[in-house]
Amino acid sequence: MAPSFSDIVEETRLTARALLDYGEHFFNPTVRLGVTGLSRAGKTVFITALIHGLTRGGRFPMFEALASGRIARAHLAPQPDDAVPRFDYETHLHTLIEERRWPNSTVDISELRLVVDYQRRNGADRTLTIDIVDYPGEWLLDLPLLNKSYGQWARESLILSREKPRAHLAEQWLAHLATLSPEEREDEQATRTAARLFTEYLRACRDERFAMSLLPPGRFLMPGNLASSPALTFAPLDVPEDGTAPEGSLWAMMVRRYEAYKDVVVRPFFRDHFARLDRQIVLVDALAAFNSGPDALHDLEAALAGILDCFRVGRSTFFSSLFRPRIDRILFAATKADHLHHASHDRLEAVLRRAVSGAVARAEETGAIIDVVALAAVRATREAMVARDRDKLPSILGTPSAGETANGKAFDGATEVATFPGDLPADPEALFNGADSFRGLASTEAEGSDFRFLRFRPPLLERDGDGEPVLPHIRLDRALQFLIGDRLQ
Ligand SMILES: Nc1nc2c(ncn2[C@@H]2O[C@H](COP(=O)(O)OP(=O)(O)O)[C@@H](O)[C@H]2O)c(=O)[nH]1
Ligand SMILES: [Mg+2]
Repeated sequence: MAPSFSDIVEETRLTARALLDYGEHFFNPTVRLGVTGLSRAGKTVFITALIHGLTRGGRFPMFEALASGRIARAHLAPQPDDAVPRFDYETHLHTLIEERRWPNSTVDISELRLVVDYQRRNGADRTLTIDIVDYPGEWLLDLPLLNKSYGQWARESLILSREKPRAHLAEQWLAHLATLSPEEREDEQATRTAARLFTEYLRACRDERFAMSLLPPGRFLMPGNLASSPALTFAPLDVPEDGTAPEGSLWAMMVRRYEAYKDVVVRPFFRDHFARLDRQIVLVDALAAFNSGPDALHDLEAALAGILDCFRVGRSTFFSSLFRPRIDRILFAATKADHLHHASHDRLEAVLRRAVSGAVARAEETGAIIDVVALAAVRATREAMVARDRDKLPSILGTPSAGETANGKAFDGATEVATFPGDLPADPEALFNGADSFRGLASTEAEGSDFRFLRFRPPLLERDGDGEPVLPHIRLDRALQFLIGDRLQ
């Protein structure tokens, strides 16, 4: 595809930015670590635990630089980007440790700079600056729109909305769509109604019963500071993919706003954030998909393929090889592994590996190293064998959050209970065998589901002396080793 004018302008900006970054990196080695994942995947908790572990010396046996004592000190420093909100580490940590609550959910990008003083393996003292960038995965899934016309996007959205279980959730929007004639005069009210109904449909898909993942445009659900601006007020119309919109028509208005969305939302995000990342971790809440059912798992698989495509799309959208996205390591992490007995941690990893396998093969050409891990940034549970009848079952002990229910009983948020959440199959393929491979909330009541993961409160921490407690975790050290271990050699 020949580069368009806007691509060329973009390219020039990227070049200027890359030179600036390069100069800085030369004197001050820096790694920009992107942390993404769909809403509630666990980004805030992950970053909080990571910073706490690095600055207070967590138990990270698999993170070699720290375990071998080569990290002298890690501390927070003012971030370089003045226009990006700071990641509110102190508040999130306080909520987690002092209040024993999970941090409030966040809907925008944020950033934090961490400076690590360490000793190289050869004994020389060095400093590595780590810029951690937390951004919604929903925004990442917008990048493929850069290569799509309005007509293509509208067609794809319509096809998707006719699939189960979306079709039912899309009824109101589709009914309204049927009343619109694309060729008629543009109409602000009709457009607003269409955008509102379309957004409500996307939101319903996101509900935990259905737990759908693939729901672009991302800002419709995660508007950041752009809520209700014209660039976010459009919706798919039933138009031919390669047709031309008559001037002044409703169709032309939708095309204009769709293009505006790409210009004011997607391209700046690509340029200012995505294209500058060196490393990327993608957090995935696979348990939410298990709770919901096979459709959600299938949808998650498609979203993961979409995310991996972003690393390719970025490269083909901008034509000079010098300033393409430079991400060279990507880690997919299934979060909240503490909801499963440790016997199932490897199985959870295998499920995620299976879910990204097709996409990984295609992403290999990006040259990035890709890995998969199952982790819990903060471990909220302990394990025990619990006697049931004659058997002893591997169980999870934790304090369910107030309001969680099981077998018709509501928990008060103070009592610890033992639960048996269900085993993952030894062969991950068993979960991908079509609509009947397992039962979840989308098709049955809670009691009939094959998996039921309760939300637990953060763990009660023991303190020794006046020191900060150490946060327990699962495999967080392995994730760190993969993401930055080589930069601390
Ligand atoms: N048990 C457990 N729950 C977690 C963990 N990480 C996240 N969660 C749960 O997932 C929710 C969303 O996490 P959060 O970090 O806010 O997700 P974000 O929207 O991606 O930033 C939290 O409120 C917790 O209920 C974890 O490591 N263990
Ligand atoms: Mg968050």
